[in-house]
Amino acid sequence: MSIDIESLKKKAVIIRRDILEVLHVAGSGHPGGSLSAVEIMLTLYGYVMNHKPQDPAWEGRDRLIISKGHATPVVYVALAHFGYFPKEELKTFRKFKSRLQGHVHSHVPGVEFCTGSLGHGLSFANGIALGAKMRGKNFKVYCLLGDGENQEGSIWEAAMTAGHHQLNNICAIVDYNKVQENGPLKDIKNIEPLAKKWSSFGWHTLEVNGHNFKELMTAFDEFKNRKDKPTVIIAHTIKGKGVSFMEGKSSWHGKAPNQEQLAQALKELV
Ligand SMILES: Cc1ncc(C[n+]2csc(CCOP(=O)(O)OP(=O)(O)O)c2C)c(N)n1
Ligand SMILES: [Mg+2]
Repeated sequence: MSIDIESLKKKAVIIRRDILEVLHVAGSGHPGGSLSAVEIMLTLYGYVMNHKPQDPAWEGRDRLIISKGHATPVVYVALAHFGYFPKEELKTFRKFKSRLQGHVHSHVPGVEFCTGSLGHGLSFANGIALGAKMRGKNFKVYCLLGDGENQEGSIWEAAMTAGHHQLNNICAIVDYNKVQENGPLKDIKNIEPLAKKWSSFGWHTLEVNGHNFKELMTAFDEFKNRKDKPTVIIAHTIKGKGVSFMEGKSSWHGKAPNQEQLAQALKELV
């Protein structure tokens, strides 16, 4: 598929601006791990995945499991931009009675599975991938993981399962932004050597700059051609990417920008 990277880059700026607006209106939520995953999400919805926003339950769709379920700002903004529901609805994010709550929920069109408690998405993705193989279906299963989430034992149990069953129809993406809730991973619990760990669990392991569309696309293309193993794309990213005072800061893991901070951020995102 030919794809215009320049238009994706422009879309990334719009998505980042919308994420910040949505957080500001809500008064709470998770900017850091949303801004780090913008290019990953845009590449998935705009290039990689077979999906029909007008028919979210279409049987042949590729499945995307958001295991880092707190990344709702980027997920919901991306879904709205691709036409799953009206952009207007984003104003209800985290409001009482809205379906757009703080952690992804499957009652939102385009969301496959409820997450929020970290560590569960990959096991669910495995189940879908294994079921697809048993029923002879050839859709793909994608699973977005946090890097701090890679400290969870359940991730490695799931990694072992996918490796054992040679689930070549599953692709995990680690948003490796180096920062978890309360600080840098390297100080709290280092996950290195990460690529070696995934490889030793039987995964085809790729490392890319997670803000570079071309690198992401090439890695996803490689996944689709892989016949013998599951694939993990370790995407090196920056938490809070695009907003100078948020970049690399755990203090912006879960906090909404106030009016002044929003204005400053929007000035930078052009
Ligand atoms: C099982 C579980 N423990 C703790 C939390 C609270 N929590 C929410 S986000 C988060 C940090 C996750 O860090 P990371 O995976 O690096 O996410 P990102 O940087 O992409 O936001 C934590 C500890 C949770 N949601 N689930
Ligand atoms: Mg992180």
